[in-house]
Amino acid sequence: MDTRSTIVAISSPPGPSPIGIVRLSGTSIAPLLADHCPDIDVSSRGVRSARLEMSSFEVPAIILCMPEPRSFTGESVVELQVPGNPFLLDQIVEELINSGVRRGLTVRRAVAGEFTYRAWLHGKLSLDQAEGIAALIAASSDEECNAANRMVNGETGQQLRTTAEELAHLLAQIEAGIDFADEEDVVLLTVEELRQAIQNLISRLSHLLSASTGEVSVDASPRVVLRGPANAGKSTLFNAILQKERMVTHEVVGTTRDVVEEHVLLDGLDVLLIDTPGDENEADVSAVRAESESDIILWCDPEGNAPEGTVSVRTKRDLAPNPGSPPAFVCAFDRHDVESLRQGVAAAIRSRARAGELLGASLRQRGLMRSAVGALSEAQEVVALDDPNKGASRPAEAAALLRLALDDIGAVTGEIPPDDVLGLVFSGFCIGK
Ligand SMILES: Nc1nc2c(ncn2[C@@H]2O[C@H](COP(=O)(O)OP(=O)(O)O)[C@@H](O)[C@H]2O)c(=O)[nH]1
Ligand SMILES: [Mg+2]
Repeated sequence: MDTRSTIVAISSPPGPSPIGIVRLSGTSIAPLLADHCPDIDVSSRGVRSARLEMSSFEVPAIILCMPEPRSFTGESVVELQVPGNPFLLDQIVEELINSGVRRGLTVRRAVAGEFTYRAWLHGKLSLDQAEGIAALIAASSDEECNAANRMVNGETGQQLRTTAEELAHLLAQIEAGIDFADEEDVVLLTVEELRQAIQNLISRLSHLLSASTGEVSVDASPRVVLRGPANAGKSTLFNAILQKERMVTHEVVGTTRDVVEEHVLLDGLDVLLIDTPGDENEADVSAVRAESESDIILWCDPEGNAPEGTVSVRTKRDLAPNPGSPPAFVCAFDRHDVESLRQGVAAAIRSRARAGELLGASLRQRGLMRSAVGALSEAQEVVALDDPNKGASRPAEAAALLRLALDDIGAVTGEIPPDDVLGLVFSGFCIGK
């Protein structure tokens, strides 16, 4: 692990929140921020308010400046507190790094635990203390770590590595063409071959983006399905959660015919809420399918009965002889109960692994994969007008773009050095800590 680079990462917990924090540590912070908050002095200790100017947006920021050695890492540290929108945060990190690299600064994303690693390196923490911090962080952002690990170790990670290897191979071929074009035994790639190879890589990455991680789309939202006996009050509850009249509810048993889906924001989380036809004996194929594809099953029943693996929601609490307390009890007619159910469902989703995949970590990873696709597409444009049967006319440019794509893919998998004994301690951390 190189310890000279200035490192940048989001250090607030994953998911939307009022304030998000981008943390920087290292020697190049002042030049790195010079373009983005020109009038702010980051070399003296203090808190400053500023507007952070990025290429496509501007946001208010509170800037915490902690010059070395009086900082957590022992290096100069700056924290940018900005509105806590995950996309915004990711954009800021991405752009700070890209603009820094363009200006020749040694700057990169921090790997998991790297801020703490540096604190240890500069004698700010003992290993025990570092481990204590790891445990603390684990309590709040387990999901993000788990999601990242799953992705890195799982199928997506495997496919990414294969893609990275192919990309590296292609890059080597192009560079060999540039360096040794005069040598007899070096076979130049034709533009057509190059195009094919790049197109394959783009399709692969696009497929990975949409299939396994869920591109930011309808399908990426956590799915919450309402199930239970007919007439239990599912559709009424569905409306109450949506806070608007969407469904037909009726005294007649079995009024709801089809599965109905609606997006709803629960405590800041975008959730796909699904109402199913009233039929608890699982005869309805669409309802069963909706259930199997869902992350959370809210089992609605006035008696409070619920199969294993579902969240019990006791409907029609006002009719129960002995009303208990939410969220196990809920009355669709009682707005207070419904609000605590909304909160409860959001909390349950946040603690679920799948949500971890959707928030935080994978947001960063998807951003990188998109960026890789972008660089590959640019490389396609570089060779677009060349003669398909000859070598590329601007191979160095194409190679530079492929290299960018390769860096992005490498960053998805984190590149945590496996041979580093300390890595065992610090791998328990999340990015940004
Ligand atoms: N008293 C009372 N009635 C309810 C409540 N929720 C739903 N109902 C009524 O129960 C009936 C069935 O509701 P509905 O939402 O269509 O049930 P579904 O078949 O599970 O979708 C309707 O007449 C609703 O007005 C509740 O919390 N309290
Ligand atoms: Mg219904």
